[in-house]
Amino acid sequence: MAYDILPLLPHFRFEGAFETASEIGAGNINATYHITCRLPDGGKKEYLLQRINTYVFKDPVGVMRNIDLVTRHIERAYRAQGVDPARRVLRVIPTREGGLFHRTDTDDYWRAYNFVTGATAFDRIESPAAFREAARGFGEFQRLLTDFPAAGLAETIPGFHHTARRFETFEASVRADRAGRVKDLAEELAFLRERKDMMCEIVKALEAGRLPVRVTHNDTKINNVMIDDETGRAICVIDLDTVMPGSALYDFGDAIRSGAATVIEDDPDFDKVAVDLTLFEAFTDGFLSEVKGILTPEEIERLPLSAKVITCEQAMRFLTDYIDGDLYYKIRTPDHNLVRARNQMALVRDMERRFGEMQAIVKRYAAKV
Ligand code: GN1
Ligand code: MG
Repeated sequence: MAYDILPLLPHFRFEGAFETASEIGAGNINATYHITCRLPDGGKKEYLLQRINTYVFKDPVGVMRNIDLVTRHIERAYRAQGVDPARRVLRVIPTREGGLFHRTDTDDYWRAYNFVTGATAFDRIESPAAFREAARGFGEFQRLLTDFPAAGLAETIPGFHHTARRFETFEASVRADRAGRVKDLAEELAFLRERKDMMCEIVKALEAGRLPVRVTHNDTKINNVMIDDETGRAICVIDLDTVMPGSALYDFGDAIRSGAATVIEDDPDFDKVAVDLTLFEAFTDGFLSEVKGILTPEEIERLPLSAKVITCEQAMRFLTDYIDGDLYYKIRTPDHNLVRARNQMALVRDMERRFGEMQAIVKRYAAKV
């Protein structure tokens, strides 16, 4: 394991005696461990222990404050509906001192959550029915947060989906060329520059007041919703670090980017990359079944656009990190970020080809009562 976690355990209000720890490797940002403890009566308690990556999250205190507020809000909403919130929402396990995180002598920030048992986070969901359910889960999350005041949350990564600002950052990285990699990237740079206006369309509409600002998840990768092993229901949305003011379009777009593609974002076989319209349709159906009454016509109309924008933004983010020398995302091969960027560009190209069909699907489900 990359970190020595044993000395951290006494700092948290875990019940029972520590028994096992194992690393969960799924995320690209934080280091995550599954902890089990044994209760005196023989029962088991499970927790998630995470090191917050402070290169990515410069304001870990703000991150934890946001998460605490949002999860309490969701818990209250479930209770009000008579639903037991135990497996439906993450809850911060406080430290012995009652804090939301533990800060070590070396300035590392660690936090703990309840572990959602009997449920799985899938990197790919191939069945349309299961994918529709995952979409409903993200839609439900959005719906439960509609009455949460956006102004109450810190913008913990400023401009997270502000594609215009991200474009400036990308161009600055190209100019700096820290890792000496730009010389081989002419095609990729041209790809992004040609799509600058398209990428900025959501931000422009938000800034002009044509789209509402909402509290959104902002990182709705398909493995960020837990599916109940027995019922197949989407029960809990996880990875709440980026919950902050944003646009519902970001959540739709990122879920399509990550979940409705024929292969995962790391796949180097770019010829296989495409948008699966059956999955796109299933997601549209599930998501709208929860939020159709909430989204404005201006939002609904732009759902297909959001998939293109977020995928292109993601291509730009991976490429920027490749140009910077791989500082942001965890990588497993030297060209991992370049592979990811090219994969996402192939996906954008396919979305461009299928755009009319995506629009027709959204229209159909928006009209359905
Ligand atoms: C990161 O942590 P993870 O793997 O869920 C990233 C997302 C990207 C994603 C791409 C805070 O998410 O925005 O879409 O990688 N999270 C952050 O795989 O930057
Ligand atoms: Mg994340």
